[in-house]
Amino acid sequence: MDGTRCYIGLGSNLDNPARQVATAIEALTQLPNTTVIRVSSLYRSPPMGPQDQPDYINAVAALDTRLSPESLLQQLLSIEQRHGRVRGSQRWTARPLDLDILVYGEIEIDTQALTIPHPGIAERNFVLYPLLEIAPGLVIPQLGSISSLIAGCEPGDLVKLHDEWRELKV
Ligand code: 5RY
Ligand code: CA
Ligand code: CA
Repeated sequence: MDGTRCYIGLGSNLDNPARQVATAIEALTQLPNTTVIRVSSLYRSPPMGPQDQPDYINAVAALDTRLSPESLLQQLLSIEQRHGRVRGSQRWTARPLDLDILVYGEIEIDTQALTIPHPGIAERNFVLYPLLEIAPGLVIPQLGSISSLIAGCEPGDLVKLHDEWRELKV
C-alpha cells in the first residue's frame, strides 16, 4: 500500500467506550484505499473542556491512505454515525465516538470543514502520549517534533490501559 501517512485520533465516553474504540479501529481497517499501520494502547482520562461528562477512552491510529483529506473526513464522519453519534447544538458533549484527522502527511489545511494539523494536538495529553507510542520520530507541520511537544505536556491523570481490548470483537 502506498498513499499518505495519517494519524487519526479516536475518542469515546459513552456506551462502553473501550469497545467503541476497538470496533472503530476495525472499521478503519475496512476503509477503501487505506491500510492501518499501527494502533496505540487505549488511554483513560478525565474530560478536558466541559467536565460534566464521563471519562474518555482515547487512542491514536497510524494509517496509509490514498483518500483525499476531504474524503477521509467523510469516511470518518460516516463511521461516527454508524456508532450512533448524533450531533446537537452543544459543542464538546459526551459522544459514543469521535474520530479526528490529527495529521495528514505534511499537509496543512484550514477551511470551515477541516483544520489539519488538528488544532488541539499540542495541549492534549490524550493525543500526544498515544502518538509518542506509535510515532516517536514524528514531526508535525507547524507544531514540531512529538518529543518537544511531550516535554511541554504533563501526563496528568492519563492512564494507559492494558492490551486485553485488542481481543475485543464486536
Ligand atoms: C480544553 C476543550 C475541548 C480540550 C479542551 C476539548 C476529549 C478538549 C476530551 C477526549 C478527553 C473533548 C474537546 N482545554 N477529554 N474533551 N478526551 N474530547 N480526555 O477525547 F479536548 S471535547
Ligand atoms: Ca476530538
Ligand atoms: Ca471530531
